[in-house]
Amino acid sequence: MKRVLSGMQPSGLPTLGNYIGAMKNYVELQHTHDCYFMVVDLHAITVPQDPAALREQSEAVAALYIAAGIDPAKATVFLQSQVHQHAELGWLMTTLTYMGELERMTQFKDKAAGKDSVGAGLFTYPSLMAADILLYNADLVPVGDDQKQHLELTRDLAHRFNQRYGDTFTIPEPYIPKVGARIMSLDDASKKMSKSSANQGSFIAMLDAPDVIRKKISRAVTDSGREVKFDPQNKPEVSNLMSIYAQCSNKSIAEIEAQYEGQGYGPFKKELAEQVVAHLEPIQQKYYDIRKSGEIRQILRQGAERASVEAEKILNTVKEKMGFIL
Ligand code: AQP
Repeated sequence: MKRVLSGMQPSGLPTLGNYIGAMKNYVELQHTHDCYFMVVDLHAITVPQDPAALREQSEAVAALYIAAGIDPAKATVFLQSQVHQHAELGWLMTTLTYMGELERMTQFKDKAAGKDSVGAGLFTYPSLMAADILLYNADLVPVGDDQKQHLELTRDLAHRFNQRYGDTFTIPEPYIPKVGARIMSLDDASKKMSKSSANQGSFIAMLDAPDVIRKKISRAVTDSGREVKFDPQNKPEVSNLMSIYAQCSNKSIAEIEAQYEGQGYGPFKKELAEQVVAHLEPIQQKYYDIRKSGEIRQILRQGAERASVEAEKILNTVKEKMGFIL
């Protein structure tokens, strides 16, 4: 069975972008692959986090994984910080990474833009992400489009290590959805939807109440035309809404275009909101049940135990090859 690894930062509550771009694929892959799904809390602290909020959001992301359909008996669900090997291999990978490679990362440039001081962890984030993936010799990494560049660096680092020290790491492949790989902000279709955005109206959180979802979609920016047509170049806002519609309804883009031909944006947006509400409602229900049961910490502990057995094997191989005394 091929191995899959992916993760989500508890830097806020996951959005519809995180769900469509990544989590929805996790659920599908668990049936055919040996899956490891992390909550990457060590990545979240590359920007300041309130400790109480970090704990709450870490549990929330894990509970959302399970509410969305990940079965912890099938897939290993765990917190990155509870498997200490991530931090250790992260350092080893940092020493293998060139400054120029990190300087080219667009996510770093975006997140550092306009800030007076930027933490070094934000800069070296991609080296830790490489360690996360290589620690399990993952074959496949389901991610949204925004993580493609980080994954390319992971592949380069794996090649570099293998060349320097002999074959060790599997070269991982990205697994990026065809529709919905980059869900854009509701207020600005040139920016991706992000859970840590200061503008609450720019994203739909997976836990937003139905009326909040309806309001956010009705206020979503559209162009001044009225044609429901998929044209990301000329109609990025409507095309983005259509991608969301397709992913929440299982209808194709062509079917959606045909359904709303000649009707304008009003009926389309109204029905889109209902599709999103209907898609998220059972996930939200299950989420609140899981949180009430208090079982999430136990699931995460068990997941961390399983993950660290695998992680330890690769870490020891790497350390031995690099010249450490075990
Ligand atoms: N807008 C998006 N569309 C599709 N996929 C997305 N992903 C993120 N945003 C979108 C995918 O979700 C997974 C988890 O992302 P992450 O939590 O590791 O960090 P991120 O990519 O930086 O996502 P956010 O929501 O923008 O977080 P913040 O605001 O904290 O930076 C990844 O697979 C990502 O590709």
